[in-house]
Amino acid sequence: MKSKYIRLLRPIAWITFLFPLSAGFGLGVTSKSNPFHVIFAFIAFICWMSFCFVINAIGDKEVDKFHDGRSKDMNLAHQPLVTGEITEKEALYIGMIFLFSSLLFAWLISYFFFLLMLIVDVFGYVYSMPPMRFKTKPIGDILCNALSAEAIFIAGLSIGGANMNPVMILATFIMASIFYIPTVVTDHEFDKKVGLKTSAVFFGPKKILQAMYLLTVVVVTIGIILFLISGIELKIFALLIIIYTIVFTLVSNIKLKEERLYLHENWILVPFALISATFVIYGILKLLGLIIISS
Ligand code: GPP
Ligand code: MG
Repeated sequence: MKSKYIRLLRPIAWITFLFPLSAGFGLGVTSKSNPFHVIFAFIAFICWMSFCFVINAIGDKEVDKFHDGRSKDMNLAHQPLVTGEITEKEALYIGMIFLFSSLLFAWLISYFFFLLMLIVDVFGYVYSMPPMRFKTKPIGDILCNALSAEAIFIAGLSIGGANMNPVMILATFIMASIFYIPTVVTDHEFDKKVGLKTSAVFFGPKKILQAMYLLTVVVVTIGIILFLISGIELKIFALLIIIYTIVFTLVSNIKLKEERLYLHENWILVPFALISATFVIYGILKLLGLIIISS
């Protein structure tokens, strides 16, 4: 079994938020950007994700023990807080160190990046912890994740400051809401069993997956507007958003049989990891002045 710290921090699951950060970085960076800011941003991201997952492990301790290993980066019953390898107090200290570090590295970049990091740290906390514990509130779970993804996307954009386009920001926010839906549907059976009232439990898997079609129409409409008003870089990005969202919505709906969504986690993790890597490489090439985008 993996080390207890890897099971506590769950780095594979960070890929879901690495996508918006990398996309923001790739689109926002220029050859004038400060390379140290790029490094600090990714360190701040690692600290933020670590904080979120430690807090989540604490908040979910009593429910994770019932997990059967399905549709996740790991069997949550092997969580070190569940197995007793790490105490809650220890986890809390680890979480505080990561919280502080995320803010420190963000501070080294800019006030704006710091503010966004503070916001996503707060989202990470209120998502998992009482009294809010938004992960158990219908719509609250989707909004909390989509707003966090959007805030980290804007943080990524802010490193270089290029392409801060409100139409794109709106499109990516709705896209983030769509992408969260299947993940909450794959958890449906488990969440229902342990009494968590997520969006999928409240609305039912079929209805919430059908809502993806409606949101996809909105994303495609905004994506077309973005395509028409933008330069070459955002035109390509708009196409990527449109095609990926349509395919993802169709695949997710096709894979629902009865009440169960047969969507392996790799349907999300592998493309997200590949797209993130592409954006990071693209961003580095722009930073080095090897790709020049004329505006
Ligand atoms: C796990 O949530 C997800 C996170 C800890 C990231 C949330 C971060 C935000 C900033 C909103 P979960 O408990 O719903 O899923 P799992 O069952 O995989 O732990
Ligand atoms: Mg959890």
